[in-house]
This record gives sequence, structure tokens and C-alpha cells, in this order.
Amino acid sequence: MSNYTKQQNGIFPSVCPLDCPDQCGLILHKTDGKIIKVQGDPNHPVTKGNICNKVRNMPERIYDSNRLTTPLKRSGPKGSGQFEPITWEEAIGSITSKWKNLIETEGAESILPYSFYGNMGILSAEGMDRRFFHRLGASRLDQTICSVAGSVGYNYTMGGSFGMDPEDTIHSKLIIFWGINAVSTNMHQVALAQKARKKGAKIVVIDVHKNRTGILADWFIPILPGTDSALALGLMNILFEKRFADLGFLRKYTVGYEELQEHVKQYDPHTVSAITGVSVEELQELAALYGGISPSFIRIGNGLQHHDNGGMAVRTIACLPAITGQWLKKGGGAIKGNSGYLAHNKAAVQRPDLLKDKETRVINMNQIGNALLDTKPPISSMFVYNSNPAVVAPEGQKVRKGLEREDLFLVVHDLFLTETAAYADIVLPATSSFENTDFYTSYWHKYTQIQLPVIEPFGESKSNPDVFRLLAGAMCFEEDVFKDSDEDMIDQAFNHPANPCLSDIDLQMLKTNQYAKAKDSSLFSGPLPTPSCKIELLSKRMEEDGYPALPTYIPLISDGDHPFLFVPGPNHTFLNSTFNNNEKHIHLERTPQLHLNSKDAQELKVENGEMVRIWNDRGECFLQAAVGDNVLPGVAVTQGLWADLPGTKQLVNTLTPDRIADMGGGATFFSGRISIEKMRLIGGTDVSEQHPAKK
Ligand SMILES: Nc1nc2c(c(=O)[nH]1)N[C@H]1C(S)=C(S)[C@@H](COP(=O)(O)OP(=O)(O)OC[C@H]3O[C@@H](n4cnc5c(=O)[nH]c(N)nc54)[C@H](O)[C@@H]3O)O[C@H]1N2
Ligand SMILES: Nc1nc2c(c(=O)[nH]1)N[C@H]1C(S)=C(S)[C@@H](COP(=O)(O)OP(=O)(O)OC[C@H]3O[C@@H](n4cnc5c(=O)[nH]c(N)nc54)[C@H](O)[C@@H]3O)O[C@H]1N2
Ligand code: SF4
Ligand SMILES: [Mo]
Repeated sequence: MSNYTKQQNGIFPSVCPLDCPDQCGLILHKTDGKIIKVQGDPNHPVTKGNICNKVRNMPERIYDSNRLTTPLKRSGPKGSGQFEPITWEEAIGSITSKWKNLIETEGAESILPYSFYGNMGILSAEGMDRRFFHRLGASRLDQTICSVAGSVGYNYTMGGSFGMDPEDTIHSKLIIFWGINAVSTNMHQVALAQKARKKGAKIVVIDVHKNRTGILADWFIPILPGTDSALALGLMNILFEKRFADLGFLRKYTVGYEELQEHVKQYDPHTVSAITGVSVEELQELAALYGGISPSFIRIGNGLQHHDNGGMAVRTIACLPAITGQWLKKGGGAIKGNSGYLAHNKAAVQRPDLLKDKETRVINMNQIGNALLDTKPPISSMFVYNSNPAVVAPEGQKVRKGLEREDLFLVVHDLFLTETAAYADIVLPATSSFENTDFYTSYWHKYTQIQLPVIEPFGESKSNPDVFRLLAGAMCFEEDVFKDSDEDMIDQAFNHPANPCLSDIDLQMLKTNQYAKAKDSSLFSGPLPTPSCKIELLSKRMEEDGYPALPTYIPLISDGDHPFLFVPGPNHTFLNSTFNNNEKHIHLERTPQLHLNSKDAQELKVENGEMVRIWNDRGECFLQAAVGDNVLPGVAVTQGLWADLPGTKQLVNTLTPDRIADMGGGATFFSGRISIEKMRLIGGTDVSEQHPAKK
């Protein structure tokens, strides 16, 4: 227990726990033992006291009357949401007796942990839980749902998750937001870009949707989904041809630029324009801007890599800053992610040695529906924490069918009775991050931060590490690693001589300073971690792994005959599915919309604001049409992972494919196709009149 929890009143340092690159420093205001206000920490070097509305409203989430307070046991049919309270002793007892039995009859691999980053705290997301499941010998989850395809692609070019320091954005003269809705998803990157803009910088947005970020741009370039690598290759062709390439940089810091120069000739402006929907004139102008302005910075988003070809798209865009020699300039380069700088001692925290050389099976989380329905031998128990697969995973109908299985023993640990928890046999109440000890490292800026508990656990809720300590005890695991305290684990994490950027950081230092920056972390201070130690425009490793060695445009995989490409991304006010159960957040977003081009709407005879039915071979949804010029013809965009309320059909992942992307087993949420029609009679009633959005 920290001293903070004992104090009834005061202000206390904290950190935003959500899966958001900004990882803001927070200040919590406490009155009579309760957090009454969440504010940005003005001293945080990057986030500087500004936070988003989502988190300003956090007290409402923490003290929501729907928050779970006790463990629950199912008392009705699967998925009915009927539960009765039980004690922790009974809950842990039922789970471990079921698991002991399964281990004996089917083996430990019949048990699968399913988790993601609902809480970004390292101890909450990848600490005691990993130790526990390694020791158990359970199946392992490949955590591929978010950014892995792009990360693997970026790594082929740059060697790791290393990019420009975002604080240097203020020196940039050209800022390209490429496949990122930064106003909603990385607001401090926008704040830094706006500072540069005041000094004359231009902001360009390349996206399939003129979203909040597109509206703010000096120049918005709409592109067809899944064609970004063609655009990047077309740019490279012009950059070489018009002598914008920095040959000095290319010779010293890259491999393969001569081969690349030859290779990109096939991506002439007319070919590229036909693929991307970007006109020849726009392409020429963009190349002239990128070739002529320095320093230039590309913020590479997650959206463009949620595609069949997403790994190659990021691999290709990551080559661009090298062509014009941007990396050596302050405010030049790119960011896909920056988690490499603060990489902690994962082996010490997660203890993969507890697996004792067992090659346990690995399940790709993007195919959890299939895995639950078809894997042999079957998954007989799943433990879900930090995630809500019933809403966030693709092929939603398959996922629901899997969760409905009578012979699946499902345990869900969460703060709320989520859509996934509704299918559980046992539900466990989780603390909020403000009730825990943990540390956080941003995947965008270069700071790590500490969280000490500010309030007592809500009801009987427990943190993730504490739940796994309890489970380890009940399984009679005797290893000392299960006795480590949260603070012990933070010490172990920062004891990592292999990463000199952490050399000044430890628990005590974080307790004193609240945050710390990765030390001496300039990109070219040593060799790059690629096989050649240089930027790999040509990658032998890619060839060995079965990809073209040079960046290449590979079209999306055919997804049936449906006429529209469907891009269902996140929205401004929810954080994935988090907050989709909060009245204020729902009110702000109003209703899920489907953005359509006016030409398409005219052909479909759909007016702005009318309800449409969208469908493909996987399922259907009912959304409200937003007609205009925010998307190109043939493209349909919706935002937000909405709750699946009775009487609505707005679970967009019903329609998304569970195909695996080209690299890293990544997700392909945005490579699906749909058909669209104006809503008419369904089952004898006009559903559009009944939809809450119509009221
Ligand atoms: N408000 C809010 N913030 C969030 C989240 C949230 O749900 N809400 N989620 C968090 C998480 S987990 C993540 S991973 C990040 C994601 O945040 P971002 O990196 O911004 O990624 P997305 O919002 O998925 O997609 C960004 C943009 O890519 C566009 N896009 C889709 N396909 C293509 C394409 O083929 N080419 C191009 N050029 N653009 C394309 C989409 O239209 C979208 O506008 O945000 C984090 N922050
Ligand atoms: N259609 C479509 N689907 C998508 C995306 C998209 O753009 N479009 N984006 C994808 C991406 S990028 C991501 S990252 C995933 C994210 O998907 P998830 O990781 O499932 O994210 P959330 O939906 O926010 O769910 C997180 C859950 O963790 C719970 N939680 C929070 N803190 C704790 C804690 O300390 N302990 C426990 N036990 N639980 C906690 C929250 O209450 C919440 O229910 O969604 C993916 N799904
Ligand atoms: S969600 Fe992002 S922008 Fe909002 S407070 Fe958290 S880290 Fe900051
Ligand atoms: Mo994500």
C-alpha cells in the first residue's frame, strides 16, 4: 500500500493507463478518499497538462454503479448475463479445481489465456500473468490484433521500433500524417505539429477518410484502401528521377539504393494513380513537397497496416525518409513506434524459463473464433483479461459461437460485465489502474512513468498481478517468482544492462521523479539493429522469409464480390470498446455512421441520415448513412466499437475478415468488403423506424 491511499484528500501523480500512444502524465484530485477530478500533469515534458475528454471523465468510469464489486458465478444459460455473487475463495477454488482436472485429462494446453492492453501497465499486461501461464504450460496467445504487421514491416527496414523523437516535431517543416487519425488517437502529436505549423510547417494527411485529422490538414489526400505502398513507391520513383535523393546519405547509411532506384521505375505516375486513386498531379506535387522541404516527418499510423498487405505498406513507407536523408536532421524521419528505446528486461519480468523448454502451442488472437470452434485438441478453458474479444475481434459471429460453447469453461477478469463477460462461467472484478502499483512505457514518446496506488481497491476487486498470485497459490506453485511484489518486479524490469537507455532508471528514481526519459537514444549513435547495421532498402532477410527483397505493391486479397471496401476504425470518444458503456461517451458520439461518397449514395438511393443495411458473407449491420465527399467512391467508413445493445445491429466486427496479414500474423480489419442497401422491411417491420438513432 502506498502512502497515497491513506490520505483522504490531496493531489497525487498518476499516468493514463489506456492503450494510447500519448500516455499522458495525470494528476488525481482526491477528496474524502475519492478521486473527484482527473487533470493533465502540467510538468509532463510531452503531454504538458493536456488530456483528452475520455480520461477527464474517468472518475465516472471508476465509480460507475455498474462496476463489478465481487466475483460472480453464472446462474443462467451461457450469454444470458445472469450471475450470482460468490466469494474470492469459491471463485479461485472453482477455477483451479477445473484447471487441475483439465490438466490431468486433456493437458495444460487445453487452457488459453486471452489478453491485450486494456491496461497498458507492464505488470498488469505482461507480468505475473505470463509467469503463471508459463508455469502452467498453457497454450500461448499470439498478440497480433493491433500493430504487429506494421511493426514487422518497419523492422525489416529499420531494425526495430526506433524512430524520431516526437519532441523534435517542432523542428519539422513538413509533417505527413499517413493512415493515422491523430486528432483522435495521438492528440499530442497534433499539438506538436501545430507548434511547427505556427513556424510555417505544412501538414499533409493521407487517409481513406477525411476524418478530424484530414479536416485540420493543409492538404488532405484521399487514397484507396490498401494501396499506400504503391503511392510510396511512386513517390520514390519521382524523387530519384527529379534528383531529390540524398546520395551521400544513401551511400553511407543504407543498403540497396541502386537496386531500388531501378526497381521503382515500374511505378510511374500513371500506373500509381490508377492503383491509388491519387491523381498524377497530386502525386507530382506531393513528391515535389517531400523532395523539396526538409526536415520532413512522417507519422505512420496503425490504420494503413490493418490490411492484407499492411506489413509491406509500412516497410515501404519506412524507406522514404532515407531517400531524402531525413534521419540525420532534427525534426526529420518517421515514427511508426518508439517502444524499442525503453525496452525493459522482459525475460526477468515474464520468466519464459518457467516453460522448461516446452513448445506449447500458439493461438493467433485474430482467429480466436476459429480457434474456439475448430482447434484440435480443443481449447476447453479460456481466461480473458485486459480485453473484450466479443466486440473487438474479427469474424464476430464465429467469436460469439465459440464463446457460447457449453463445454468451454470461460473466466473473465474485468472492471465491468463486458459483452465477453456475459458468456463467462466465472467473472472476477478488476481494480482500475489508479488502485495499482505499476509502470508504463509509451510506444510513441520516450518516457517511462510510475503508478502508485492512489485509492483503495473498489469493492472486492483485485489487480491482475494479485489474481495470478492467488491462482499460483491455489495451484500450489512453489517457485519464488510468485512471491515477488509489484515493486520487486519493477526493479527486475529496469535491471537490464542490455539496454543502456535505461541505465539511469530504477524504482527509487521513478518514485522521486514520476517519469524518466530514455537516455542517449539518438538513432544513429550506434549501428542500426538490422542484419547489415544499415537501413535496408533491399533486405536479404525479407527474401529469406519469402518476401520480395525490395519494397513492392501487392494488392489486397479478394474478399468476395461485394462492391464496397469497408473500413471500420476507432472513434474519438471510445478507446476501442472501453467507454462504449458510458452514457456521456455514447451521447457525444451519438450513433454509428457509415460514411459514403455522394455518387455511391445516389446510385443506392440513400439520403444522408437514412438507415442502411450493410452485409457480406459473414453477417450484417444497420448503420446511419453519412453522405458526402469524406471518402472516395467504392469506400465505406465507420468509426467505433459500439456496444451490442438489444434492438441494434452495430457490431461492426460481425463483418470483418479474420484473414492474417502479410507479416507477423497481423489483423486485416480494414480489408473486408460489404454490400449496402437502404433499409426496408426486415421480418415484416421497418427496422429503420425502430432504431434508437432515429428517435
Ligand atoms: N480516441 C481513440 N484513441 C485511440 C483508440 C481509440 O479507439 N479511440 N485506439 C488506440 C489504439 S489501440 C490504436 S492501435 C490507435 C489507432 O489509431 P490510428 O493509428 O490513428 O489508427 P486507426 O484509427 O485504426 O486508423 C487511422 C486511419 O487510417 C485510415 N486508413 C484505413 N485504411 C487505410 C489505408 O489503406 N491507407 C491509409 N492511408 N489510411 C487508411 C483510417 O481511415 C483512419 O482514419 O489509437 C489508439 N488511440
Ligand atoms: N473493427 C475494428 N476492430 C478493432 C480495431 C479497429 O480499428 N476496428 N482495433 C483493434 C485494435 S488496434 C486493438 S488494440 C484491439 C483492442 O481491443 P481490447 O484490448 O479488447 O480493448 P478494449 O476494447 O478497450 O478492452 C479492454 C478491456 O480491458 C478491461 N480492463 C482495463 N483495465 C484492466 C485491468 O487492469 N485488468 C483487467 N483484467 N481488465 C482491464 C477494460 O475494462 C476493457 O473491457 O481492438 C481491435 N479491434
Ligand atoms: S487516452 Fe491518450 S490522450 Fe487521453 S489522457 Fe490517455 S494518453 Fe492522454
Ligand atoms: Mo491497437
